[in-house]
Amino acid sequence: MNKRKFIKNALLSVGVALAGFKPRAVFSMPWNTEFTLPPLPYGYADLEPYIDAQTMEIHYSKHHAAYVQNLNKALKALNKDFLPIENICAKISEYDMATRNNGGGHYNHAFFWRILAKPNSTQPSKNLLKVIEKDFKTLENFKTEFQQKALSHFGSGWAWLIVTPKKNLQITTTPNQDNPLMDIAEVKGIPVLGVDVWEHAYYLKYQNKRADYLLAFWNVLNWNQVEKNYQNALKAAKG
Ligand code: MN3
Repeated sequence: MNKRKFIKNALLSVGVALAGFKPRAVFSMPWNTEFTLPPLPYGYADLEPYIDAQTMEIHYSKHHAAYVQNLNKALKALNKDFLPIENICAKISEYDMATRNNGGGHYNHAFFWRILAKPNSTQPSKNLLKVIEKDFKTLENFKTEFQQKALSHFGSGWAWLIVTPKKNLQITTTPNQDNPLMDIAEVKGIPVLGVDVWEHAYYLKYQNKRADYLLAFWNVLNWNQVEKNYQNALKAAKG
């Protein structure tokens, strides 16, 4: 990368941080390097019986891989820099539909794999419980509200728990592969927890029963990662 480009990227990055979306190193690739499929933190069968191995394999090695490949193609076609994916999301209105769909697809799935873990291997800490109870009264209330939002989202999309710029927790949904980091999102914030409600995420095992998939999801949620996401989101949120 030449010096001018480096300075331009550095300034872009500062702008994004000031806008409230500090890029996180975990998903960020070196600048001007093509995006690659991040490794799964567990095996395809490790989330059984809640998420079946075949769904995991197709979802990761076909769907997510395609988003990564098509994101690279889209950025090359636009002759745009390979900025960290969070920065691209934060200014997605300056890109085209292919970047929006595939960039969102890449961020969302990379995020999703990290908040899943072997069945019932983690629990919310006392600290995190307190935070959830402050906004949702009880953990059960939170789960019910989250499930209802995810269930009533029409068609493909995602349900999220986010930290808003005012540092509150809020449940929201986004259509297709949009996410709350995007400047075009109706409700903006930093994702703490999210669930994929595209049929490809559950149809093989649950068919049309999205509610059953959402109930099963809690068993494979990695609460430790959710808490890390919450702490990072607080630091990055504007306010
Ligand atoms: Mn998916």
